[in-house]
Amino acid sequence: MLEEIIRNLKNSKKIVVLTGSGVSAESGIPTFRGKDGLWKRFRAEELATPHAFSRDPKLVWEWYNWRREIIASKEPNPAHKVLASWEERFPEFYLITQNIDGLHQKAGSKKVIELHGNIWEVKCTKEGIISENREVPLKEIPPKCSSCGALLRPNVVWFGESLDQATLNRAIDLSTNCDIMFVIGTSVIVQPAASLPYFALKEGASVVEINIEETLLTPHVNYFLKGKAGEILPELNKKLIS
Ligand code: BV8
Repeated sequence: MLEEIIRNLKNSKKIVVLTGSGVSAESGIPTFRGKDGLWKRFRAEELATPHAFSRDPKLVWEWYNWRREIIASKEPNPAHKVLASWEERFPEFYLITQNIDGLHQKAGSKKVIELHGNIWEVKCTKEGIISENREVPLKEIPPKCSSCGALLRPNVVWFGESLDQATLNRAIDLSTNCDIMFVIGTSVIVQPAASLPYFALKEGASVVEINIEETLLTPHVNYFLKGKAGEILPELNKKLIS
């Protein structure tokens, strides 16, 4: 099967990859819905919402501060590194991620489409200005805008918020016009990201899913490689370059 996928990959012009939190799992970052996906007694869906933030910005920022501290101490794993090398190797290679941890960029990926934003960016809730903030830990929780004093929020997309339209359109366009799509480390639950592989399938692209367990997408894909992204991608890459 791997040989067939490699042949397919070599014959593809446009390559799209969609990643989820599973691609960062081997870097030691908790996934959303895995057993380690909880923080204190909360689930992500309860904290990553505008309602939770307006009700208790301090609690929501304590959660992000905790995640920022974890992420800051972690390194990209072999999965991130192989994907960064494929951006160099293939002229038309596009990486779409649901992750906000910035590990793809830390591994060297330059063209990363971040569907859900980035945990290292903050946005002023009054002026809407976005800036980078890499304070670990945050000096003040919740952090305030240095120019107007209003609350800052993480520059991420919460549940119930729409994605940036241009970013989403770009991701849909790439998914609809690719020859092969790799879907790596995502439970394919969160919309609209979870629809992207179906756009690719509808247009006849070859879809390769890499996951440690089957998902709702698995019955529909062309190839399902069961296992850890940090092991399977280096194995694929070894065959690609041999
Ligand atoms: C939207 C940023 C229009 C924040 C995230 C009711 C009200 C409002 C909306 C909804 C609603 N019902 C449904 C919705 C839509 C909602 C949604 O999809 N909900 C889900 C829960 C059903 N979507 C939205 O709200 C989106 N906006 O629809 O706007 C709208 C507007 C108003 C009203 C209605 C609609 C916005 C969604 C964006 C949410 N923000 N993140 C933050 O991170 O703090 S989503 C969050 O989930 C992360 O980004 C994460 O990446 C993403 C997806 O999860 P996964 O990445 O798949 O992670 P998960 O843990 O689930 O899975 C990990 C996978 O990896 C597993 O399969 C595991 O087996 C595998 N794995 C583990 N280890 C490995 C591995 N695989 C390989 N190797 C390994 N080593």
